[in-house]
Amino acid sequence: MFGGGDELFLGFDFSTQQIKVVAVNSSLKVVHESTVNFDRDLPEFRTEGGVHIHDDQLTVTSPTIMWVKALDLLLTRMKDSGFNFSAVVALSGAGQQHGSVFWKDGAAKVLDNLQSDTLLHVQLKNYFSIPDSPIWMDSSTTEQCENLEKIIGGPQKLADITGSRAYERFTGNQIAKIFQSRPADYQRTEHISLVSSFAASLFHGAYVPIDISDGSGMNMMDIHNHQWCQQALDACAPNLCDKLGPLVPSYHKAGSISSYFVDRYGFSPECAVIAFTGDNPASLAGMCLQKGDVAVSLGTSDTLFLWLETPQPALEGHVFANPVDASAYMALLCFKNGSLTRERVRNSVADGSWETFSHLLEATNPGNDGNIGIYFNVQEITPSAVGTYRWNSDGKAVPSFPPGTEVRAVVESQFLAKRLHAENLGYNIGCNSRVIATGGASSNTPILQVLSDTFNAPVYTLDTTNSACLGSAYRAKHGREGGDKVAFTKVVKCAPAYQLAVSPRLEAHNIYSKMLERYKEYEQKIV
Ligand code: ADP
Ligand code: XUL
Repeated sequence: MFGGGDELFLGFDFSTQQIKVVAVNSSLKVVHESTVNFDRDLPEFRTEGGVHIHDDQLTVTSPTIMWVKALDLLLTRMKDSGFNFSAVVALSGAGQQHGSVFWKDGAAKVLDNLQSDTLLHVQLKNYFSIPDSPIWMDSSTTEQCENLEKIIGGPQKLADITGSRAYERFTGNQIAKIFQSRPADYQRTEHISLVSSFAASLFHGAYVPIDISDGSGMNMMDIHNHQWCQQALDACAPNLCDKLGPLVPSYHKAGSISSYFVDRYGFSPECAVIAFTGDNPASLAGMCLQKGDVAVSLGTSDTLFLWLETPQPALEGHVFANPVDASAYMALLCFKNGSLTRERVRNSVADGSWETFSHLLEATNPGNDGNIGIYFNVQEITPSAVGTYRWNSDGKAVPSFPPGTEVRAVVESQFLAKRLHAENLGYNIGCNSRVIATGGASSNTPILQVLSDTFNAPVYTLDTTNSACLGSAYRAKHGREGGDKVAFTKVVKCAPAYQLAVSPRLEAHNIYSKMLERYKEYEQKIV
């Protein structure tokens, strides 16, 4: 019945600039990939990078209906390429985090009664009460953030409950702004989804609940009991509990696919729709993170995902419910000064060559003979500081370092910062810890050696550019196999293996543990 006989799982990613899909077979081998890019493929929406930046430069939205139209286009491309939809037994997906979709009164009826001879965007175009969805790049809600923190009892109290202090892009503050600025449209809203649960709802033909992992990015969910925090809901807008619906574990099986997709594309009517989640949680699944692991993405900016058992929410970073094990947590830390800052040092002291940069790094000693530098080209998120600072082994501020010292200083301070802020959120270096490195700089072994020594863990690399899609396909399989009845690690046993890049050296690690105290002091000084 299923063509090649093998079952397929689909993982979608509704991200800022595009929607993507991968199909994996039962051995988790990727057998199909397709993409629709919003700017290029749907120019009628006039987006740049998939978004509209408004005149105030703070408000950033995307047309909700563009995402709907993109979905039919993506599936049409798959169909045209001969993709066998009837072999898909389950699908799941990821969405850019924090973005929200406002469904107008009557939308559920339309979803429940989709006509397969008419495209989705034609049927749904009048059913979004706020046609432009606020997205994660929006930073126009400072007033709403201040109000929420005040009502809950301060930023740390809010972080203790919801995993994060108030952030402009977090959905509760975005909803508060909509309610205050467009009360009549808010009134006409029968349901509010995240981008993730919105996409899942299109597939299911009914509202799919928000999952606890993406729900953690709203400033309104209690990350400990996975319920809405009523006080936070009330602080944001009235009747929110009704409009948001219940929360579910990320492996929740919503039900089967809408007949629209069966009739139009040839899906099996039994194809299961598993709750969608945020792109960062989905990436954690795609990288197959386990207890004790840290994933470090060394891209334009650097991002850390931590698997946490006992979280310690702080005024920095975010703690989310874990998407593959509802009894655990994950933390997310973003550092704006990543590759571009390393590049600036490379250009100033290593002739613009990564090879020279690596030689200089290898020619200097762990601990940099007591020299420490902090390099924030642009305003850093964690910690909130900017500028370049250097201290010699006597703790005296100095204006410059020789080339080798400069190269080592930028790499060491970046990884000391990652360890410090990971520990601030509850991360403990354990004997079974692993570091999984991805992104552009993960090809640089001397850089990875510093990372390994700092965290006292072997560093593995994973060659993936679409871990959110892959993670969604894996989660589809997990959800279909019963979610909490089967360990995620068992489901992803045959996922592509990591490559061991470097192992930690105890002597260097001890040097870094001492150095961390000094680094911490300097960081506090410059904030
Ligand atoms: P993005 O965040 O855009 O996905 P990538 O993960 O592709 O970025 O990483 C791109 C960055 O990788 C570049 O800015 C570059 O500085 C860095 N990079 C590429 N090769 C090396 C290397 N050999 N050593 C260190 N950094 C590198
Ligand atoms: C996470 C965040 C971004 C978006 C990007 O807090 O805002 O990573 O999820 O898609």
